[in-house]
Amino acid sequence: MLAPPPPVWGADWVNPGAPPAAGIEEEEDRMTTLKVDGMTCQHCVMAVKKALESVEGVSGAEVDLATGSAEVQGQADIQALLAAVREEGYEAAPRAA
Ligand SMILES: [Cu+2]
Repeated sequence: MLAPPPPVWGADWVNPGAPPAAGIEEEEDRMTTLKVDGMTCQHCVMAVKKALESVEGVSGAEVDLATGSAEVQGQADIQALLAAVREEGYEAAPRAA
């Protein structure tokens, strides 16, 4: 007597227990790393952080004075981030994470 075939996970097989938006959430929390020049003290750090966090789509920003870098979370456009930093009087460039 033959055993029943094992269940096949096909493309049309929908797992009722899986969250429908799996994979989308990862995209929403994108991280962008910027190089920021011209910061000299903690006051500068706060100014840059505030500028980045005011950009539409940004959910959070961490600015590091020692490395001259900023990590921005969210869906903001990189050009908008660079412009926001430059408006504060600092130089900004995209940087690989
Ligand atoms: Cu300063």
